[in-house]
Amino acid sequence: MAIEGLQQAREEFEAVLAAAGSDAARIEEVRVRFAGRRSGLLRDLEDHLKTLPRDEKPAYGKALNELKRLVEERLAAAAEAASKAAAGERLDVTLPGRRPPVGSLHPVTLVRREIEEIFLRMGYSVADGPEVEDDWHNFEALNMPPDHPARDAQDTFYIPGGWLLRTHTSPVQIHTMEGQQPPIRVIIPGRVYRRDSDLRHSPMFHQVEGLVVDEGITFGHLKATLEAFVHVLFDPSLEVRFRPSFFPFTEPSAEVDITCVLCLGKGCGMCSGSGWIEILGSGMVDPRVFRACGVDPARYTGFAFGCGLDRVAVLKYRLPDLRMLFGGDERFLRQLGLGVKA
Ligand code: 2NL
Repeated sequence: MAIEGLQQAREEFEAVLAAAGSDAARIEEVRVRFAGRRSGLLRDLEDHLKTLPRDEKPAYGKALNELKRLVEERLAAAAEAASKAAAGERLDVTLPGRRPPVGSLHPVTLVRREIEEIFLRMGYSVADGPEVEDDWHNFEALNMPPDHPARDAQDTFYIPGGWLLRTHTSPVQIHTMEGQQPPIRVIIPGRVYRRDSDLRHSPMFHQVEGLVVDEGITFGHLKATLEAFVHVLFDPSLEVRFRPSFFPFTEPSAEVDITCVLCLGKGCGMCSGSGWIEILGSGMVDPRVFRACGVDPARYTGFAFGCGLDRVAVLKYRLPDLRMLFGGDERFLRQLGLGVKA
C-alpha cells in the first residue's frame, strides 16, 4: 500500500468519527477500529511499513506518524466533548433539594395586627368596608360640603359614575353609625387613596381610624384611650401631648404627638429637630356628623381618631424612606429580619 492508502484511511476516519457525534459508545467503537492496539487500522499500517522497500520507508513513516497524531487528537477531543454533553444532561438525584424561600408578613400588616390586638383587648370590634365610595359617605356626611378644600380634585381619585376612591377610612364609620345605634366601639384599618406622590406620600397608603359613641363620652375618654394606645404600641416611657387642631368632622380636635422614638426628644431629622412626632389626629365627633347618620346628638357624644399605619411602620422599623414599604423588594424584608429566608 502506498502513501495514498494513508490519505484514504484518514478520510475514512474523519467521516466515521463525525458520524459518531457525541455518542461516547460510538466514539469508542471508532477508537478500537482505528487506534486499537491489537487490530486497529493504524496497527495494520505499521505492519505494512515494515514490508516496504528501504527507500520508501522514510516518507511513508512520516505520513503514518502524522496520521497517528491526528487520530489521537481527534479521538481525545471527541471523547471530551461527549463527556461534557453527558454531564449537562445528568440528573444527580442525591443532591439535596433547594429550599423554597419562606416569606413573611409585611411590616404594615404586622403593625395593623398589633393595633387591632390593642383595641380588641379594650373591647372594640374591627370593621371594614368598600374602597370605592360615594360622595356622601366620603365627604358630605363628614361635614365636608361640596366647596370644601379637601374635596379638591387634586386630592381625590374620581371614578366615572359618581364614585371615588375613599380618601380616608371614615366612610366605614358612617356606614357603621347608619346601620347601628350606640354604644359603638370600633376600629377600621384599611387602604386609602390620595393624589399625592413624593418622599413622604404614596398615592395609596394605610390608615386605622377609631370611633366611640355612647352616652356621656368625654374628651377625658379620648385622652386616656389614646395615651394608653400609644404607650402600648411604642413605649410607656414616651411622653404624649395633645395639641389643638382642626378637622371638619370633629370639634374640638386635637393632634397627638409622642416623644420622638429615634432621638428620645433630643431632636433629629425624623422629628425635624422638635423632639416630637405627630402620630394621631383626633377629636369629639361633630354633632352634624351624628345628625347625618341618624344618631341623636342630644343624647350621644363620641370621639374619633385617625392614624397612618405606614408612618407607624416607618417609626417602629426605623425605615429611611416610606416608599420602601411599597417597593415589593424582598431584600428589604430580609434586611428587616422579617423573613424570606433562603
Ligand atoms: C388623621 C386624622 C382623624 C377622624 C379621623 C372621624 C370619623 C368620623 C367622625 C369623626 Cl365618622 N371623625 N375620624 C377624626 C379625627 C381625626 O384622622 O390625621 N388621620 C391620619
